[in-house]
Amino acid sequence: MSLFQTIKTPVVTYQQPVGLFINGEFIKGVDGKTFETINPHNEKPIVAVHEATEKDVDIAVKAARKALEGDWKQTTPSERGRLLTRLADLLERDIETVAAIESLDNGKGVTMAKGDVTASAGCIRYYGGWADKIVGQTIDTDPNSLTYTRHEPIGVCGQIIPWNFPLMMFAWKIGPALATGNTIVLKTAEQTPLSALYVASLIKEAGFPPGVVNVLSGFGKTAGAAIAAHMDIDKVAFTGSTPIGRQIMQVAAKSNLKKVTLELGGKSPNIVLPDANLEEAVGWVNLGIFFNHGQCCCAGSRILVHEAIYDEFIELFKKRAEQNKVGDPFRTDTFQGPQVSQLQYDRIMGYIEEGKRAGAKVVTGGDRQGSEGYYIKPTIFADVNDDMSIVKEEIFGPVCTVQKVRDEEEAIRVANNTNYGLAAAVHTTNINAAIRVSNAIKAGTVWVNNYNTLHYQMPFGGFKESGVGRELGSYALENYTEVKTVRVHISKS
Ligand code: TXE
Repeated sequence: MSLFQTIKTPVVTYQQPVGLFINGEFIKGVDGKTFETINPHNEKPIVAVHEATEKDVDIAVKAARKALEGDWKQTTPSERGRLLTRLADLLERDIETVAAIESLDNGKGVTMAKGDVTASAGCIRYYGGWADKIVGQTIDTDPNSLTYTRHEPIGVCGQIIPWNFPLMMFAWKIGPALATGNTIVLKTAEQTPLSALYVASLIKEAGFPPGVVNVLSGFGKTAGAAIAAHMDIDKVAFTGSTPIGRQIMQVAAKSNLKKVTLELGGKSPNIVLPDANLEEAVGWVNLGIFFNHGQCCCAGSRILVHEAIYDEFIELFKKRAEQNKVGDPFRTDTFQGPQVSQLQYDRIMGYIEEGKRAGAKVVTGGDRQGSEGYYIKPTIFADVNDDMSIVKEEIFGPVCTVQKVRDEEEAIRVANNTNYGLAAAVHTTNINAAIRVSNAIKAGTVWVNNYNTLHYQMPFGGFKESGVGRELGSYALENYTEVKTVRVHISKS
């Protein structure tokens, strides 16, 4: 099979790389395996890509190690910054193509996909700005010593990303790692390999030395597991489900104790207090759960509403959710496209059926939409209780529950009644209530009177079982550097 394929989308026709990107070239896998990626809009294959196995991971790690000790080590921090900035420019140049690839492979609306491209370019440019501002300290311990710290790259970084934001997860991962001088072996999700492969061609065009970034398409059990267990990978960064995050930590501990950062699942509470601007709150709650078809780790899936406004809220929210445009990702006014895969569609429909069986009330939705593609109607459940699986477990689809709470105290208690702690929100016009609730919630991000407004300058990550470490902002740089202390004895003569 050729290493490039012509792909026609409703917006552009372009050349899609389909090989493994190792040492600056697209190549076939050692075993010659390939797998198909499916268009979730029509359930048909888009194209086959080459599949990485353990042997290919090994070859990519060797290339990354060689680059780390060679050309990349000799690249100045300013030059690293320039390369990242150039990559961001190239992404913006090709925004139409990259957004079309995201819509085709993932199913997200093309307008949302363009937002992802802009945010990804912004993230990469932001870390380009950091590259020559990584500094240590000088520490005055006594007159006879010079003590200073160096923030050195960790080394070869394994990065494993999911399918919900294929391009953005790629940008979040490579930005801080490259700014701090590491090299990378990244595995994309098997459902969405295409955008990262296209960006790999831009990495080459930007002029990064071969081996600095290696991009592999492949499966978790094979290529992903090989990254986690590899003895010559110094750090692994993972975004995905909590059970696999747990496994990766165990495998890392059993192999070479590589450093681990994890960004995992959530069941985030979204609290609406009685003094909130209700119309605005409903808009944010709608975006909080239905943005990206509910496939956000920080989705506001548990909506907690004060009893004084509960009935009015339900009525407005139902009306709002029913206005969301669900359909073809290539229509520019589409808000919600299909779920990413048959497997995810089945998981979500399974939760919906379980919710119905357990006696929860379907306010709206609760069914598939149309007869082709993995489309699910925006679904709101009311009359739920704490024991229902739809209230406790991450559904990762356009499904939420609305619970009635008596007061602020109960809202906080219910909000924190979860093993997750990724995000939360409170809607209120009372500044004191906003700060009280924000301080009391155990979550990595708390939004006040908004939701899902992530920004690459703001750290993001989880309390409790939602993760380890923080991505984005200056905080992410710490995940990718080792601190070395140098103490020099100053001789008297
Ligand atoms: O996740 P997996 P799946 C949650 C969400 C979703 C559920 C399942 O609830 O419904 O996870 O999704 C790779 N060693 N999130 O099955 O399996 C895999 O190839 C190493 C939340 O897609 O965790 C892919 O690249 N890697 C989430 C990545 O891990 C392995 C985003 C994620 O896949 C592996 C996605 C292994 N043993 C799903 N097994 C978020 N936090 O945003 C799989 N992988």
